[in-house]
Amino acid sequence: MTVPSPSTRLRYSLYIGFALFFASVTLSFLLPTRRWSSSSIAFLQEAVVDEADIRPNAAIVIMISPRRLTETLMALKNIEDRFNRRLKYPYVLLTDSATNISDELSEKVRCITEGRATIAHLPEEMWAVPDWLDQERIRHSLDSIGFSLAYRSMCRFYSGFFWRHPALISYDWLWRLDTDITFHCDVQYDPIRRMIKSGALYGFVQVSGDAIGVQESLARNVSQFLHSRPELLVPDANLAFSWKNVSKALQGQADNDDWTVSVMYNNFEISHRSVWSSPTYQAFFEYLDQQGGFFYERWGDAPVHSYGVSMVLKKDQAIQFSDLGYQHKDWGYECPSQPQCACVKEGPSAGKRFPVFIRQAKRMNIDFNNRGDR
Ligand SMILES: Nc1nc2c(ncn2[C@@H]2O[C@H](COP(=O)(O)OP(=O)(O)O)[C@@H](O)[C@H]2O)c(=O)[nH]1
Ligand SMILES: [Mg+2]
Repeated sequence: MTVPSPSTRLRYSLYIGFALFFASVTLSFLLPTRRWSSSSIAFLQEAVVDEADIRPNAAIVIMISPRRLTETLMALKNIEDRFNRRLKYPYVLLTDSATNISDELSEKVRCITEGRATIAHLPEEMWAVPDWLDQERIRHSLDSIGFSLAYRSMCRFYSGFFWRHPALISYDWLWRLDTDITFHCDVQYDPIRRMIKSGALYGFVQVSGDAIGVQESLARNVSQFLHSRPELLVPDANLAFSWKNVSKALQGQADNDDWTVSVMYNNFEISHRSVWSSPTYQAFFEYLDQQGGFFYERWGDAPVHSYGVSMVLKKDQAIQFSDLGYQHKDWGYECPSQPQCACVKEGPSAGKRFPVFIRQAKRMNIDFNNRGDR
C-alpha cells in the first residue's frame, strides 16, 4: 500500500472541507432553524406565495342598499357556497346612513361569512352631494331621467373613492361584487391568483353597452380630458377599447358617436389598487367630478371605470373570466359546459330581458384584446 504524499493529503483535506461546507450550506436552506435572518424568511415566503398558504391581500367589497337586505344575505350565501368558504377572503360591506344594520342582520352576516365580514360606513365626504353643485340643475335631472340621488352617489363613490375608503386602504386587491348577483358554478380556482400569475391588474366577466341618454356629455368630457393632459397618457394603453377613432379622442373632438359603447360591467370587478391610484386615473376622476356629471346626468361608474382602464392599462393587463356562470340580475350570462354549474344553456341563461348580452360579451371580449390591431 502506498502512503499519500503530504501534498496529496492536503488536497484530500481540502476536498473534504469543501464537501462539508457545501453540505452544511445546503442543509441550512432545507432545515428551518431559528437562526434564519429575516431576509431568508422573506425569500421563502416569496417562493410559496403562488403555491398554497399565503392569500393575496384582497377583500371582497359589497355595497348594501338599505332596501335590499335579504338580497345581500342571499348574495353572501351564494358567494360562500361557490368559492369563498374555501378561499376565505374577508368582506367589507359598505353602508350608508339610511341602512339599518339590526342585530338580526349582523348575526346572519357573521354566521354566513364565518365572521369574516366587516361592516363599514360610507363617509359623508365620499357620499354626500357636493354643496358647490347647482342643486336646481340636479333636481331637474332627477325629474327628467330618474336614478335617485343615492344611486348617483353610489356611482360617484365607485368612480372616485372606493379604494381610498378607510376600511379598504390596506388591501392591494379589491374584488367588488353587488348584491343582485348569482354564481351558478363552483369556482374551482382563485381568480386573483390567476390574475397575479398572468400579470393582469383588472378582471371582469361581462362586456356590454350602456345607456347614452343618461350620460350625454360623458364621452365629450373624457375626450376633452385626454386632450387637456397629454403628459398623463400611458404608452400602449388600450384606448381603442373605448374609442372608434383614437386620434380624434386625443384631440378632444370625440363625442358619443365616437364611443364604442363598450363597457366592462363592474358588478363583478377585480382590480389592483394601482389602477385607481395611478396619477392618470386620479386626474381623470378629478376632472370628471369638477364637471358635475355624476349628479347633473347619471354618469355610471361602469363606463367611467372602462374609460379609465382603457386609459391606463395595456390589452393584456385586463382579463375576462367566462367560466364562472356569473349572472347579474336576471340578465343573460354564460353558462359554461361544466357539470358543477347549476344552469343549462337553454332557457334562463339566455337571459329573460337582455338575451343580446351573451352575444355582445363574446364579441366585445375579442374586441378588448384585438380591437387596437384592426
Ligand atoms: N348604500 C346604498 N347602496 C346602494 C344604493 N343603490 C344601490 N346600491 C348598491 O350599489 C350596488 C349597485 O347597485 P345596483 O342598483 O345593483 O346598480 P345597477 O346594477 O347598475 O342597477 C349594489 O351592491 C347595491 O346594493 C343606495 O341607494 N344606497
Ligand atoms: Mg345591479
